Amino acid sequence: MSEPLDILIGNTKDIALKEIVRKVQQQERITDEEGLLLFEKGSLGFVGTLANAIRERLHGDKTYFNRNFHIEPTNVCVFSCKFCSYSMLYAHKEEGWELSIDQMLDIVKSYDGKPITEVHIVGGVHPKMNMAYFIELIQKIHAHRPGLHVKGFTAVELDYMFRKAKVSVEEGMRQLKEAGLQSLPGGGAEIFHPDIRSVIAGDKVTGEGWLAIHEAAHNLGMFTNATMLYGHIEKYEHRIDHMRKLRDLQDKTKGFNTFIPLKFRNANNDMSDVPESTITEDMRLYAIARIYLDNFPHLKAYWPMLGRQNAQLTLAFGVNDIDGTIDDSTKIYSMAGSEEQAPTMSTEQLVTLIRQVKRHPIERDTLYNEINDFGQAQLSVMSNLN
Ligand code: V47
Ligand code: SF4
Repeated sequence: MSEPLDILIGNTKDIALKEIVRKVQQQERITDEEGLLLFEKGSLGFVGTLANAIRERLHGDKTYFNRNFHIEPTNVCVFSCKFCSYSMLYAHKEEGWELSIDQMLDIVKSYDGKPITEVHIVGGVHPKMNMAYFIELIQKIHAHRPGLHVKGFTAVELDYMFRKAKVSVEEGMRQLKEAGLQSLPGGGAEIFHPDIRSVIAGDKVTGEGWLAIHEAAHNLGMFTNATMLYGHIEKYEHRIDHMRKLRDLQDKTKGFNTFIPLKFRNANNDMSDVPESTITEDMRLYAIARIYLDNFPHLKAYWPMLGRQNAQLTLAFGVNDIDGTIDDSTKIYSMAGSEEQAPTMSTEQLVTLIRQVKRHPIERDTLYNEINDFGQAQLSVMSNLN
């Protein structure tokens, strides 16, 4: 295969690491033990070289982004995840926000005439915002703007909605799909392993419940994303356990589009005493995820959480997607201490960010259909920028 891997295999003395290089060269799957070994022994350069070879085999230099905005219906939440800097417990709901359907439609209308392709709806779990409320919202969004892709609701929100409505997961997903929900974001996954989940997110949907909801969506032909909240109290084996469960489900359904590692940020939450991971550790994680998750087509770095320069760096460690323009429409990360206090990037800024690290910017829609190829041309001669 590629020259960098031939050089790497020649320079690697550790037999087990050499075997991993061979597997990547032959496009073979690595085992859990090998994944763990990468976390324990894989240097940044080693895992980065492997991940980059895989990324370039799958996508060449192509780097995707989309034009999107978020709607966060509420930050009032019945749950009490320790890492969350965003939610207001229902008991203190007067300090939070709750948007009416009309207010959310006004947000959608504020993008009239702008070339946005996706709305991402995600928020806290408010006991009064039930399934009927969200069905009405989705239908009204489509009535106003039929071409806008509605990606919405974490499995945590869905689990609560379905239980309140007393419908099965399959029936609940079917009804939402019929109303116009097109795909699911990856949130709420955190760390599936109960030893960690019970400590950081003990009262919301279990790992098995999260996976069952995504499986039901996949069975209806919907695509979904998957996240992993890392860099807090979990150990390497919990990361591997999490990714193995995703890899197994993907083998079964092929319904995941993108894996999105989410770096734990420690401001203003009950885990502020837990230090954040280092940039080196972040890059190693991206790379190992790219190597381990051989059946995931895309790996995304979410720039509002990581910061834009670090997001640029991930493009050398297996990442081929940096999410979208966002338009300052999410508060989850600014409230948790991200350097992006008002996350918004113009298309021109995203294109520049990607070009600066010599990658090839492509605007995609939610399902990775290519919409605009920004090629390698000079910014000054490009159209479609706003
Ligand atoms: O599930 C909450 C995370 C997630 C913190 O699918 C935190 O395209 C770090 O899932 N530090 C919601 N992370 C956001 C999400 C997402 C974001 C972007 C794109 C997509 C997609 C999905 O945010 C939560 C949780 O894991 N989160 N608090 C924190 N302090
Ligand atoms: Fe609620 Fe989500 Fe925050 Fe947990 S992470 S408290 S479910 S808003």
